[in-house]
Amino acid sequence: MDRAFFPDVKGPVPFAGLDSDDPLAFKVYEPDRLVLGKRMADHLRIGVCLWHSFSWPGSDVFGSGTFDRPWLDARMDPMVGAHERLDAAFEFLDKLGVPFFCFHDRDVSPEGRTFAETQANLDAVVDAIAGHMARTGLRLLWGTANLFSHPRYAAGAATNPDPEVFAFAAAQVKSMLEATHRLDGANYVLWGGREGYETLLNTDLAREEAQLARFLHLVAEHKHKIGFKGTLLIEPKPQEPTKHQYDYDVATVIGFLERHHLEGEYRLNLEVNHATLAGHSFQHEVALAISHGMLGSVDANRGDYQNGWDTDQFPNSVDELSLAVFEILRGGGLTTGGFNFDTKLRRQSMDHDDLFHAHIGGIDTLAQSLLAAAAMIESGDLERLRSERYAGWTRPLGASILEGQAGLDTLAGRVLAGEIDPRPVSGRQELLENVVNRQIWAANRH
Ligand code: XLS
Ligand code: NI
Ligand code: NI
Repeated sequence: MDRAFFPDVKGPVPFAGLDSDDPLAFKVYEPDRLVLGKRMADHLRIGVCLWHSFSWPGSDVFGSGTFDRPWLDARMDPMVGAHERLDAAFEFLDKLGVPFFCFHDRDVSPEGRTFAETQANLDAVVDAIAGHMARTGLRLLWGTANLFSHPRYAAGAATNPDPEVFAFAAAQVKSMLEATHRLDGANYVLWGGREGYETLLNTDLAREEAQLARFLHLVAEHKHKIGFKGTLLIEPKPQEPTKHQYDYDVATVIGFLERHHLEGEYRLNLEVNHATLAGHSFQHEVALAISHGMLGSVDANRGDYQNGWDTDQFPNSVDELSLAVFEILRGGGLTTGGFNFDTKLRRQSMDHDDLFHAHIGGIDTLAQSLLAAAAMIESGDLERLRSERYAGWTRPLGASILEGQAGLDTLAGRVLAGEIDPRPVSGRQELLENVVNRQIWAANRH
């Protein structure tokens, strides 16, 4: 395709500040701005996903595609379409000015009649991606294999009752892990969209758990065999498309990994909307992963609190996102991970420019959340109040309990003697919420 797909956007999208009303400029995201001594771009490591933005036509369960995505036209040779899509996608990424992208094998290259043909298609497309990366300087945040769209995966991939499906999924992951390695990806993601069940009436839970663990061991072994240095990530989600998914949430996945001695090999890729579906706040999922040293990367998006579906909307609430970013900063920040926009346009957003408006707004929301979170860290109020709350555990009584010197007899004896007589203290929640809001409201003054 020699003509531009986004002719109205010159790019790279500039930073114009809060006084600008230019819809095609960042109001807050300024890649080189230093926040806590580090470039904004290096804190956030922003990525764009190719599936929702370039491989989905805007269809829903009631209707067909509404978007202009000529490369998805069924009458087009799928490999010609694959190259057209890459041209448009890299034009977009380059003009938006973000450092990273993410993709599934099936987002970029079609399945052939045989696996050998599928592999040849992927190899050709990966060559083209490598060329686009060299030309633009864009980097791969993560790759992943689509183990959920094809009918063969209807009953799961690794957890399928048929070992031939397991084997096919293994071949697909091997191929995509190697492609990710070749493109120097920073991570590799496994999202088990169909690793779960539709009904317990036909499901052997213990067997399926053992299969999934075996699969993840094979992936980790292969990673080491080929010398891939990126991080392997599991993306929790409680349901949708499957009624129940085994990677339900952070707590469930950590328990699973530890049960199968995989905790040294995998970290977590946390998605905002998946936390919502699991009945958690995103802050909870992030904080829990960090407290176990298991945070890997983030899929930035948001759900709709009314409809219980993975709507994958673009983030627009600083109030919510800044709390999660605060946890990330307090935990030392992201390393190989980033913020991937696993986000899709609404079906009526059919102008080419809508893709820019959506990403610009989401990225500005994230940048503003970073400023607010950094202000929370810098002021030190939250940290101070939290450590004061636990101060007793650093004094002799707390230390003697934790170190195992004080047993029930000793403790009961001291309570009986009236030496220990605790008084309730305020948790100061509203005060803390005010501290957070003040930092959010003031964040752009610095
Ligand atoms: C779907 C998931 C998916 C993963 C990658 O809900 O978020 O997009 O991120 O397979
Ligand atoms: Ni995701
Ligand atoms: Ni999702």
